[in-house]
Amino acid sequence: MEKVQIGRVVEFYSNSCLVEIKEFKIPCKTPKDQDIVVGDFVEIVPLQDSSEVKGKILKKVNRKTSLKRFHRGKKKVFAANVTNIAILLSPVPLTPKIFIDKWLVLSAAAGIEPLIVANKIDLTSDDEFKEACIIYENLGLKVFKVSGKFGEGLSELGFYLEDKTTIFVGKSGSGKSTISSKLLGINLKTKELNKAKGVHTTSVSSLYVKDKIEIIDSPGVRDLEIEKFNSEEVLSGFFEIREASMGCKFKNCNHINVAGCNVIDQLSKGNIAESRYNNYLSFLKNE
Ligand SMILES: Nc1nc2c(ncn2[C@@H]2O[C@H](COP(=O)(O)OP(=O)(O)OP(=O)(O)O)[C@@H](O)[C@H]2O)c(=O)[nH]1
Ligand SMILES: [Mg+2]
Ligand SMILES: [Zn+2]
Repeated sequence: MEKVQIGRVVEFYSNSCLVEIKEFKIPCKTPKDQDIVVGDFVEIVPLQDSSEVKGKILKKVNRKTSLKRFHRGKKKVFAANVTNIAILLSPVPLTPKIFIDKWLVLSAAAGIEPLIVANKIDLTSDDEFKEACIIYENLGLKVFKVSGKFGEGLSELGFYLEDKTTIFVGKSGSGKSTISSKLLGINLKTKELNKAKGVHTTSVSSLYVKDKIEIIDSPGVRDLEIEKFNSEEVLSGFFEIREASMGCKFKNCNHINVAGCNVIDQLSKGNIAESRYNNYLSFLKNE
């Protein structure tokens, strides 16, 4: 009998996936009865029934983390064993703050540490971009200001990503593949901005490893569904609001238009950013 080996799913399609064992990438059929995603460790046995080496996946190893998002109302794992989520913020195309806040809720729900990568600082950036950088820095999040194109700030980011498995997420065109390419020293396909409007350059999530850095480059998403999170989950992505709510003297306060409410107080003092508060309320409404 062939020896069972443990490999890592580095690329995943609906019917097949690539499993890396040492330096070899082995094509495998995805078993119908198991949900397997990029980042999963799997037990495989090589199959010798064709000229090509192929593997059969027996089962996946228990995951340390599962990153989930809703797709057409259903919760779906889309990356496994990720330790960090790098959320791209770019001035062109401008990443809306609500998009970042959604990712922060998803990160908190998965118990995975987020960081912000503010890309394209070489462009004369608009006020919204600068304001967003300040808002997220003030939350105590790591915000790396970089230029994927010209390399500024990338060595600091690369150093931070050592010994971590990081998924890069963000709008199409924000620069995920450009930055991944530079950090990994490989050439991933990137987008010609004006030429391919609306087209996602990266079509599948792939895991790349170089030295101590593991990066999953993911396809840009147009939007994220947030509606199925409950109020606790939503609140956990709004750390500063949760903290203020704990200092609110009213029991069962909804923190909306209540005189004397600590959340409203902190909001009026500017300790909670308006965009954060508004997005928090809008996510709750979707419950
Ligand atoms: N000026 C400037 N342009 C950048 C920078 N980083 C990336 N770009 C450009 O932005 C465009 C999109 O970059 P990609 O890396 O393909 O973006 P992506 O996020 O991977 O896009 P999808 O794969 O579609 O999700 C390319 O034309 C890059 O050259 C930067 O720091 N400065
Ligand atoms: Mg890409
Ligand atoms: Zn309150």
